[in-house]
Amino acid sequence: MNYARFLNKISQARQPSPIRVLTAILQQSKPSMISMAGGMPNVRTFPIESASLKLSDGTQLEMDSELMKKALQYTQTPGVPDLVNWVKGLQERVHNPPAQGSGGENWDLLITNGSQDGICKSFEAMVSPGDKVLVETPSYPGTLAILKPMDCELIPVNSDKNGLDPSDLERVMSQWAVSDCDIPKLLYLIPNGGNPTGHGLTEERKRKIYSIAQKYNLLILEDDPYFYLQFNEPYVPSFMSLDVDGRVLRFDSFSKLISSGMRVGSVTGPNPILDRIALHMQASVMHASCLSQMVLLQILNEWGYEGFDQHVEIVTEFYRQKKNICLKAAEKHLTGLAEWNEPSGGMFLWLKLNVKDTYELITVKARERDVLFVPGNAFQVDATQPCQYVRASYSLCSEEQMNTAFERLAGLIKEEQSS
Ligand code: 09M
Repeated sequence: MNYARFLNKISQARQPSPIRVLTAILQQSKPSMISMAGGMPNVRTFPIESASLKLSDGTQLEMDSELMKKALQYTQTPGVPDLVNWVKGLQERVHNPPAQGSGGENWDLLITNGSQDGICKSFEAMVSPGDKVLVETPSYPGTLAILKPMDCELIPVNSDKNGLDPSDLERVMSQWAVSDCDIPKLLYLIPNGGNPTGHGLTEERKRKIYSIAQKYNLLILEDDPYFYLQFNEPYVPSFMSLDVDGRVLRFDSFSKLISSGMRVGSVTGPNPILDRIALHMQASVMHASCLSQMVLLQILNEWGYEGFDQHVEIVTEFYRQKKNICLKAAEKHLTGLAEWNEPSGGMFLWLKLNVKDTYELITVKARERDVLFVPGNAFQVDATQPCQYVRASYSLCSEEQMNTAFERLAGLIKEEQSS
């Protein structure tokens, strides 16, 4: 793979910060070395000494003063080394990334400030003015918010109840010859528990999409924060686990499993691209919060991979039950007024209302009746187009609240239909 093709001028021009280079040397240096180089504060002046964390199962985790000193100090850009290794081990176990891309590059991993940060920096490293970027539609507004202000053309690729449609991808891509200089290079998609759709890709589709990506030399941006919230087992293999060329950049998140406020996620992919993202991090955040990373590491060390799997089961079961309650409430109140498919994972139900457009219905009338949903146009590349859909999240509401919310929505749909 020629990764230079994917990188824009800014990311190619990034140089390592001399200070950060010294920090890396310092961390490997021999005991006799005296450093007056590092511009770090002295942790002895910091007010926090130690902490103890009580997990919800009663386990007590102690962060003693040694651990706390590390947690309060700057760390390396890719992340706290033990956490990086833990998450790399998880990726190997679950996704078995290609040991080497077709050009002999290794894969690597960076800890980011949530997956959003990794997605943002990836696009910032790769999109050049005038580029065409393929985006699964409907899509996560957080990604559209990154891309829309960029000087690029977003090309929607349709999806249905089995995720992104490979035949639509082929239709779109067949407009270009592989040698065309304006051919799209990037494909962004959400493979599981889609936001907003709740849909997931089948293995057959993934294989088709991957082979189209090979045919047209696309890099796949696999945004997969709901991977561990899949309701059906065995899991469909990820794009990263199907990858043989090193053409997948994968975004994972601890937000749905451990904490969203900690802001810890990761980006996994071929070294030549991750190097550029790491340089961007050096110039911006330096690294994801070390305190967050250290707290997370204590939990993951306590659990090991098996404990992590058990936690995943508990979380998935929680959302599975919420999903079932939500479907029951939808059937009770919205039958005949809306259509939907059963979510295969995640926390969203994507409702197609029997009305022409949901924007005003949701943003004005529903608010007046004290019920909030997200109107479907927020997930479109062109938000000005009418949209029949709304996104309902079943993560936080009780059964009673879901019933009341859908009852109110049903009333609004009926009024809209008769007006
Ligand atoms: N709504 C997300 N999605 C969301 C949302 C959110 C406050 C977040 C996809 O925490 P991170 O950075 O790992 O997650 C970012 C992310 C990336 N990719 C597909 C996501 O769904 C998070 C936060 C309020 C509302 C929010 O509505 O959908």
